[in-house]
Amino acid sequence: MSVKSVVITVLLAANMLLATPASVAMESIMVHNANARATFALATTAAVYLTVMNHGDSPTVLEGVSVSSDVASQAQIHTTVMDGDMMKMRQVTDGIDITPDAMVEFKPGGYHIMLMGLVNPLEEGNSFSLTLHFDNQADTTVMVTVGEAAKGSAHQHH
Ligand SMILES: [Cu+2]
Repeated sequence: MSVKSVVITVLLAANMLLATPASVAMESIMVHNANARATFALATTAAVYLTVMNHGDSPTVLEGVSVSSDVASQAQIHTTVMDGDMMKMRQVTDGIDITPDAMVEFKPGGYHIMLMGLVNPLEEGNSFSLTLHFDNQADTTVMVTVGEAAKGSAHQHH
């Protein structure tokens, strides 16, 4: 099952739950290309990347993310900042604003979702679900696909 079809399934399910005669709003949040790198055997953290699009008419705030405790003890939104000439990561605790028709990309060197306290290493070919929480939208759950390990450097800034 592709990531896209999972997203569509989730959106359809959400629409069915929300559909009432008074509600004409389309599901406005779309999440694409959720992916992570395979980790080393002893890794306790992993980064997840994805793209969030707001197709709605109103701004929304991505307030947080969560994963099953089978996957990791915690998921956090991080950003990457320059501190002098060092790249450092910071947890984003006040959410990420996404204006109508805007897209936020989580990618290396920028926003990413950090899994803390990995229960098992992420193995290439596996997948797991991740849920995004918004201030004014239904939760959106997507499947994260684990790809091959990063070459040479791991996600070593923790
Ligand atoms: Cu991080």
